[in-house]
Amino acid sequence: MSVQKTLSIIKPDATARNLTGSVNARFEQAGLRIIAQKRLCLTRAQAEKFYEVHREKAFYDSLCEYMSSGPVVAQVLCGDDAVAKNREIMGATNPANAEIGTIRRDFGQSIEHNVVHGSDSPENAEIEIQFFFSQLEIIE
Ligand code: IDP
Ligand code: MG
Repeated sequence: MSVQKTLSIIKPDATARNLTGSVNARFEQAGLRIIAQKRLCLTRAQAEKFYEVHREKAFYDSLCEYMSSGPVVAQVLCGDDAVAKNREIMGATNPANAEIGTIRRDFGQSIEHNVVHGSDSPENAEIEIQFFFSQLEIIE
């Protein structure tokens, strides 16, 4: 096990329902530490850039529209195996398929409005963290 950092985003469907604290409690209960956090609104162009890897997918337009539709909370989570651990805490992409007790199962509304984003590899975590945060904003 190694200590890692991962990028998490609390999505607009969750900030709209005032779930920031409830989601953060799940991370902290599971032993992840929030070492950077900020609330912001992504522009459409920023959402398109962040999700560039999905640009060929049928859901890309809708996803970018949704992710720029309201406030998000971007955060850096730190802990043992943080990338995989966060994916476990989040649950499957589609809340209907996610394990009971995961964030997406307990709070998700649909496959698109699924509460949280989490990096899928340590390499992508590094890139995604740099998308939102400068070195100075990450306090270990
Ligand atoms: P992930 O967030 O679990 O890593 P990805 O496949 O990377 O899932 O998809 C990115 C985001 O795009 C998802 O979290 C979800 O909001 C949205 N999404 C994924 N698949 C679909 C779909 O089939 N329809 C609508 N939105 C989708
Ligand atoms: Mg993904």
